[in-house]
Amino acid sequence: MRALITGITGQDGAYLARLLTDYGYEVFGAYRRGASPRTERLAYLNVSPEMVPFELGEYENVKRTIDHIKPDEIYNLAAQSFVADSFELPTYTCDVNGMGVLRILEAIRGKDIRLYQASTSEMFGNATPRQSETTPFIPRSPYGCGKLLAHSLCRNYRESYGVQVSCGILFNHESPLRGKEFVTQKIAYGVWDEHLRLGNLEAKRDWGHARDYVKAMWLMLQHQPDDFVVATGTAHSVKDFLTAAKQESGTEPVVTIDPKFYRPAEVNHLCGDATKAREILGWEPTTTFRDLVGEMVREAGKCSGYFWDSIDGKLPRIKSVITA
Ligand code: NAP
Ligand code: G4F
Repeated sequence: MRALITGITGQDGAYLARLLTDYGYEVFGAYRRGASPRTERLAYLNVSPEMVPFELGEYENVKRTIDHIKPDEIYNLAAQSFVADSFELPTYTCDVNGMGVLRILEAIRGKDIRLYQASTSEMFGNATPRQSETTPFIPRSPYGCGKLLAHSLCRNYRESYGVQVSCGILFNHESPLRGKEFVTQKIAYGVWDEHLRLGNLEAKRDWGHARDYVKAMWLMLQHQPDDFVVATGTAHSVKDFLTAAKQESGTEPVVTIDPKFYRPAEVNHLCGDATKAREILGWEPTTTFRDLVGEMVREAGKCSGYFWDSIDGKLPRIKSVITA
């Protein structure tokens, strides 16, 4: 089996590449054309897919690359994934996150290729928890709006042309490979410092582990194309995460609330109902909130800077670069 993963250099890309490699797949990792691929996360998980330059903004390039690789499965994980930045970069975010998948859908229409689209709980906005596949979408950020466009296009191509696309509506998932701007990783590193500046501590998220969530992505493509919520079903506030992280580190940093980390519109409470994924896919989360916080804080405590700095000398682990 051949899989093409866009966004291979991100958190989920690395965990998914590890999983599919372990399952015997030939894995092709698409990274954005023109940039040197950041292979640190792949190195951390000791996985070395074939790397493919890929420009999600250019239809001909998307089509040519897919035709050349001939994947059985495509996982579209590439995105401007930081919600806060989407308020500063709305056009760019909506183009990459919304229109990006349309180019893939057009390129695979009529072909026997299964597609996974990385949809998100951010599309629910402030809809009442627990949110499920039938909850209305009321996004509160350009990021959520762009992702909802992508989600709608996938459903439309499934219904109109029989494209085999499944959308995973994934709630927040974290790991030691999380980008350092996200609040969990910011706290995991921040508790080892003297000062920590944060925004809204009252927001609640349903936090799981990325390793569990990429398994759900794979399971979706082994079933009939559909949409699935993936979540733990338990929410904690940012304040809860901070408290648990301080207990893990045994430190007491000074925490300052800085309005610059507040968003123009906040999503207050995300907590998912993953009954459908459990019943149809047989998927269950395996990592508790405490275990997740513990792993992230302990890994952060081992590093002098961000985790990139602790794996120097082991980079890069790229097998080869393929150009279409
Ligand atoms: P991530 O760590 O931020 O990784 C994002 C990936 O997208 C990186 O490989 C990045 O490449 C790539 N990318 C960014 N801008 C791009 C562009 N203009 N063109 C092509 N590639 C681009 O995100 P993640 O946490 O792994 O999330 C994976 C996907 O799931 C994303 O689509 C995200 O929106 C979605 N999602 C995540 C969560 C979560 O809690 N983690 C929840 C729901 C949905 P560079 O390395 O070059 O920047
Ligand atoms: O960690 P966050 O930046 O994640 P957010 O906005 O929930 O988005 C993540 O999850 C989505 C799924 O629901 C994904 F689709 C998306 O790609 C991304 O992975 O912020 C979490 C909460 C927010 O309410 C934010 O206001 O933490 C609050 N927060 C408080 N202080 C902070 C901070 N967030 C960040 N990033 N930095 C702070 O200092």
